[in-house]
Amino acid sequence: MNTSELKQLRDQVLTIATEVGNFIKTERINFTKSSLEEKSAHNLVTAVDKAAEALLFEKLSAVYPEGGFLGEEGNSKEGTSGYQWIVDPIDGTSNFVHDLPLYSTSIALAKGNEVVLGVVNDIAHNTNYHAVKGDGAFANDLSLQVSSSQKVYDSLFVTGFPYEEKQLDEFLAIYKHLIRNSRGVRRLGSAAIDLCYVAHGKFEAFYEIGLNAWDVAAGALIVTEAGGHVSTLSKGNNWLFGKSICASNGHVHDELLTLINQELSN
Ligand code: 2AM
Ligand code: CA
Repeated sequence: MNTSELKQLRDQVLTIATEVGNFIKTERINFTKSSLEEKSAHNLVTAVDKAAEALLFEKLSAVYPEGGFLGEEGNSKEGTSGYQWIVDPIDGTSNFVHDLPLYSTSIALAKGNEVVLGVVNDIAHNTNYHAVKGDGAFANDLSLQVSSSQKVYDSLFVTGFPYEEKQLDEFLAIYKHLIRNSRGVRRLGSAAIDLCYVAHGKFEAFYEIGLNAWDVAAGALIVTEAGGHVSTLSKGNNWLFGKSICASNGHVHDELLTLINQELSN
């Protein structure tokens, strides 16, 4: 697909993201914890996640029937074009359940490991973050640029904590180091929003391990299109499926990864 075809598709995806976001907002108003399930320890899912993904499956299949589909809640289909939708209906379900206004819908289109279109609806802030490869990144109509900070010492970071015990200790050591040697570290609970806030210049970098492709696909493209850099924590390229990601303004990338790797034993 060329850029102009992708931009046409992007406009349709923006409409879909807004419609599904409005559905999620209405469901939030009526929400009771009776529709809550635990997929695994502390990994929550609600009937709203599932209904929102069903809507996304139907609407994205209608605008681009040749595309495959990979969704967190289990919807999947093989496409015929080599492109696939990678979708998280609600990224930040724990925040949604607790009525903290930091949850999003993340929609990406990728060919293999290459993401070419990304939309993240920061639902409670009425903001669609979006990017088409090669065409820049936007928050609604505002063009985005990563921050210009050059040093970890002058940076504010955002992360999420791993769920595995050994990795948790290592991440807490990184956290401790950054508390002492930077402007601090936030933990917001929606990786897709974290990435958009790096693109927006609010944070200098986001790092996390254990995430899935649907958490990061759209947001990572938005970071690179805002002028930032994305890699695994070991500086590799497989951040989409490799369960390890660092997304930064580019300037602090190497300094941050060097100190992260000093704390990680593998
Ligand atoms: P979710 O809300 O779609 O589940 C928070 O740091 C990030 O981790 C969110 O993007 C959240 O996505 C994800 N997350 C929540 N529980 C998780 C788990 N048990 N394993 C891996 N990722 C998880
Ligand atoms: Ca989710």
